[in-house]
Amino acid sequence: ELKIGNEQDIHTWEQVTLVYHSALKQINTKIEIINDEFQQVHRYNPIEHIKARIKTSESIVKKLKRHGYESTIENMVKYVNDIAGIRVICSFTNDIYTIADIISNQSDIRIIAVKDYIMNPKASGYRSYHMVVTVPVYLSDRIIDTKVEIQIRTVAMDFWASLEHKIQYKFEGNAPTHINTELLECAHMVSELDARMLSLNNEILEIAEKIKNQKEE
Ligand code: 0O2
Repeated sequence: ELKIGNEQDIHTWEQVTLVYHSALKQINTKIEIINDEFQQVHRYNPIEHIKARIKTSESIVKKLKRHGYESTIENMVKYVNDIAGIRVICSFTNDIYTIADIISNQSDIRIIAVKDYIMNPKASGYRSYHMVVTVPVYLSDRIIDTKVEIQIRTVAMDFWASLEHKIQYKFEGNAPTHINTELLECAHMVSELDARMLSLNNEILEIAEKIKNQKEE
C-alpha cells in the first residue's frame, strides 16, 4: 500500500530535484498529449511551444529571503510555488483559456491558485495566465502531491515578458522611468496585437468553414 505523503516529506535538496523534476515531466506530458490530440482531431496546434525549468537553488533562496523566510528545505517546499515551472506559449488568447480549462478538468490535478494577469494585467504591463497546481508523483513507497506553476501566454506576451525581465534584471528592478513608460506602452500594443490577430484568425476560420460547406453542397 502506497502512503499518501506530501511535500513535508521532502527533506533534502536531492529529494527536491527528484520530486519536482518528476512533477514537471508529468505536466509536460499532459500538455503534449493535449496538443497531439488537437493536432489529430482538429488539425490545429493550440500550443506553439513549451518551456519547463526547475528554479535554481540560488533563485529559490533569493525568493525566500525576499519574503522574509529562512532558507530551509521545509520553507522552500512550503512557500515557493514555482520550484517547478512550465511555460506554455500559445498563438491566440483563446487558446490560453482552452488549455487552462482542459488542465483544470483533469481529475489527478488540484488547482491551488489561479492568477489571471490577462484580465488583470500587472502595473508593469505584464500579461499572462498563471496556475499553481499539484500533480501526484508516485515514488516507490509513497505518493507526493507536488506543486507546479503553469504560466500560459501568447507568443506576443512572451516576447514582451522576456525583454521586460531582461531589463529589470539589468537595472535590478530600478529601470529609468522612461524605459518603464515605454515598456507599458509596448504592453498595450501587444494587447492590441493579440486582439487583432485573434479576430483575424476567427475571420479566416469562418471563411474556411464556408468554403468547406460550399464544397460539400
Ligand atoms: P523567474 O525568473 O521567471 O522565475 P512573487 O513571485 O513572489 O513575486 P507570486 O505571487 O508568487 O509572486 O507569483 P506571480 O506574480 O504569480 O508570478 C511570478 C512569476 O511570474 C515571476 O517569476 C515571473 O516569471 C512572472 N512575472 C510576474 N510578474 C512579472 C513581470 O512584471 N514581468 C515579467 N517579465 N515576468 C513577471 P519570478 O520568480 O519573479 O522570476
